[in-house]
Amino acid sequence: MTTFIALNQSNLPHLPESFVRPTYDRSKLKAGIVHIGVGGFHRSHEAYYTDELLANTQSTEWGICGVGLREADRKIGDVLKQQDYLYTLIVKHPDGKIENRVIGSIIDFMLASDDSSAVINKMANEETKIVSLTITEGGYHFNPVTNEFDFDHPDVQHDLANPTTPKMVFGYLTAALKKRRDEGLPAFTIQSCDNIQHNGDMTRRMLLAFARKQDPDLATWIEEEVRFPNAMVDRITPVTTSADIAILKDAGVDDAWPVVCEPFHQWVIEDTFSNGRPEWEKVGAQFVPDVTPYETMKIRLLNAGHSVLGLLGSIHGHQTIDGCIADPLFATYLRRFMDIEATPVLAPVEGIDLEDYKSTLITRFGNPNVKDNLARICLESSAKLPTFLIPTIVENLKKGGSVKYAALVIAAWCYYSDKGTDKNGEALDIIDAMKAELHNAATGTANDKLSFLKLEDIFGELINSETFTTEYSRQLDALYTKPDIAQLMGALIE
Ligand code: CS2
Repeated sequence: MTTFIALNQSNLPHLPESFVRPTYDRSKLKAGIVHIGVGGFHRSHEAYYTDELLANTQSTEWGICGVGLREADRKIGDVLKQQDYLYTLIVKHPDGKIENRVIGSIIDFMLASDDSSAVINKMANEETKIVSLTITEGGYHFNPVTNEFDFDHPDVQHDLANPTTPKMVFGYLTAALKKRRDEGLPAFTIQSCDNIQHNGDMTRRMLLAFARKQDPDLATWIEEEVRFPNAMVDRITPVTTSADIAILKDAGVDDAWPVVCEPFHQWVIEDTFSNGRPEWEKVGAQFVPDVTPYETMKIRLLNAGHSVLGLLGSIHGHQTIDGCIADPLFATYLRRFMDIEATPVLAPVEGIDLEDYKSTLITRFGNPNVKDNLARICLESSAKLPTFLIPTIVENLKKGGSVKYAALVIAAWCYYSDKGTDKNGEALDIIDAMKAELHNAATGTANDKLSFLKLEDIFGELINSETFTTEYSRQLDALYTKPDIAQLMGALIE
């Protein structure tokens, strides 16, 4: 019988030799960072950069205390605790090489619903210099219709009425900042690591709206004292599967929740912090005065590229992003979309050759070992496409550029939302906060061809552009007549 070594601190010396492991003294680490939302992406990105920094500098200031705000976070908390907060990052290279790296930067974890005051006290502790976030788009309570903070959410109402026992992120941040102000401590930095344009500005605006309603004096203090650096974050991190856990077992290590990722990683951050920061530039992060061109480039090429493949590929019956890239039709279509529609409306980015960037993207997407499932890519498309794809269409319409590649993607999204199956009738796993609205609008296509585009929160004014609706209707008709997405894609790239 094969025996496995359980991943924990005392077993570190007994791991297989090939495993990279923390060389720094974890027992000396202070939690300078409290991080809310310990999903795969945090563990492949910020926790990875920080681990590399700790290994390189022997700094003791920048350990990470993870926080989970949702009951669903209990499992990751339990797993991490059992493993002394260690986990394996399985870095999968395109040539099949695998690097197993045990990350040691996370040193604690707290589930907010178990003890909300412990979480507030941790954030308010003098040692905490940064509170970072990966809470997904939905966690920001931004209402795209009013462009304002959404006070209607029950958790927001709860937090306004119960400031010392909050439930949502802004309730925790205000409670902790209030404590720091009352105790004369400096404010922490709030650092969003979500894939949102101007993620720092968004966090600031939402937090201030909430805080103003709760305690206007505190809001003024936050406005003056707290910094919210914008950042572009990047590393493809598919969902961990049981096969990944089995890979480690084959190597002799029992890790209940490793993280898988590609070798590429990028982090471009605006250098504005309230209370000091780790020297992440020593391990490859880039500090810049303005992150805008980097984030626009990434969102409109990488993330939009993912959605293009995700929606078209789902209908075709592809399962993963690398599966799409292995299909020359999909690879060519993606490159055409990037070259003909996305790039002409992008501003130049200092120090980056866009042609190289796009070629690298195709190689990254094609990594046959990173099995990034299309279901993950298409998850919450209603929150993604308004920033990933719609602005490219709008800007092309303004300057008379091409919109046909994107129009087919929107038509495919309508078909996908309407039928919920691929072209062979296989059910698709659709997860979206607006799933019902998307489905209703899409089924309306039978009577009104433009029904899907009437979802104004998503498509804005697109319905008023005759150029767009003509192209879209043409594609939609063809798709509904015969759902042969490959043929339609082929016709566009001829
Ligand atoms: C993906 C991203 O969610 C998505 O649709 O495009 O999660 C993507 O993998 C990351 O932004 C890569 O950094």
